[in-house]
Amino acid sequence: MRKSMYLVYTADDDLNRFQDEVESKGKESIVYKADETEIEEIHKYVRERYRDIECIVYLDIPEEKLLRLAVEVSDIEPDIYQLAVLEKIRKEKSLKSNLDDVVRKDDWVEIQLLKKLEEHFSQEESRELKESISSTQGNISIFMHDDPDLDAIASAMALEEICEKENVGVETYFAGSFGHPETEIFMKNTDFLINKIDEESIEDVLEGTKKVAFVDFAKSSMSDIIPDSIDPDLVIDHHKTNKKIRAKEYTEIRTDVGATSTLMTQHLKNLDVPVSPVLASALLLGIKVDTHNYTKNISSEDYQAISYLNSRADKDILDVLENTPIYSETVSAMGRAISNREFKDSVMTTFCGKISHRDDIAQIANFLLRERDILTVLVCGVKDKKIHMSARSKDLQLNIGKVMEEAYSEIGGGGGHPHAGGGEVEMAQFTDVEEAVDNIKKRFQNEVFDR
Ligand SMILES: [Mn+2]
Repeated sequence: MRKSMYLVYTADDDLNRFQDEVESKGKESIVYKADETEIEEIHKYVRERYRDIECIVYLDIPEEKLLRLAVEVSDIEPDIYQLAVLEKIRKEKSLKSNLDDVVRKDDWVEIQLLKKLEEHFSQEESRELKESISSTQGNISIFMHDDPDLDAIASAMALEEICEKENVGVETYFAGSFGHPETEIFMKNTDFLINKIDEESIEDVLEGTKKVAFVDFAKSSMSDIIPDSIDPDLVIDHHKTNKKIRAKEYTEIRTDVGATSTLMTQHLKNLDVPVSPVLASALLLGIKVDTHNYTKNISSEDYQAISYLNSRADKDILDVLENTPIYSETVSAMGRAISNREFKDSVMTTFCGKISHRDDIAQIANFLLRERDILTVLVCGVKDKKIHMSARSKDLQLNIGKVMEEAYSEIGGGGGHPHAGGGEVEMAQFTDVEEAVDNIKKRFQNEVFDR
């Protein structure tokens, strides 16, 4: 880059922080005080150094003077970016036509104010979480849903870390199995311990615990094992749910962020809990999987968490998990899904028989959605006496989460986001698989085409 200099012409005196920032980006800055420097001096400087000057900022300069400065500067070198910051803007039109941008000081104040408030409330939230943990007279049990992905695992790890800092005993539990290959690889590479539970052992666990925390899910009905009667004391989640869920002590359900890992990263940061390289990698991967490689449902808070975690993460772990292998059972199921696909307009439905991991159908649906001219995909598979469904859509007119919810609420359950959804139904209510799959496809099509 040829230019690398910032000039500031200002009525304010103290711009040390601004100058430090500019310097940290490898650039030079020169501040001219408005009461000491004549306009001609600035013009002379610009004429001499116009090749090096990238930008000129005018801070609180009277409009008349500002216009004279700006017009002359663009005559010398139109490529210099000229920005003015003013308390009040009167001649907006002529200012905007002669400068690259004009900003009202108030707007900055508002943004800074909002940032401050957000910081404060995030701190408050963390303080409440800490309070709820440290006041526990006994152990805390963390539960994950039955098919934990890296977001769930990383969030549980982070919550354990906070409990340990508060000297509160903690264990993480889940039922079901690891249905994501990257989860399995990650668990092999860490010594983080997750206890598997079943219908029998859960009673003992619940009896021996003072508080129950749900991470990355909010309702006991999301798990086949956790009794519906269990009301969690703490819930930290980012999924959309129908009901207004309130945990007994601490509820944080933030549908505007992409991952629970983002919320946990904020807590770790706010509470000054050191983040080990393994934990940082897990949280980073948690955000990655839940935002489909940082492309969906990602918010500015997710980006902030990513930048906090990036420098702390273990690059080897990230490397290993970058190219996740696919289970060979998943590839076989994909083969069956491909040969069984049926089409109606831009909608594809297919059945892939038995699946070994719940996530299989999601991966298959993601892949099939790439077929040309296809906008919506439904993939079904059988596991544990249930038919599981995964749906994806690129059709902006369609809310696939709603479709799934309405199509299957009578015979099972469904839900999700506008572009991705899922559901499941018990097989027992049908005479055989074929009837079940036909019924499921029909319900899906009725819902899609009736809209
Ligand atoms: Mn999640």
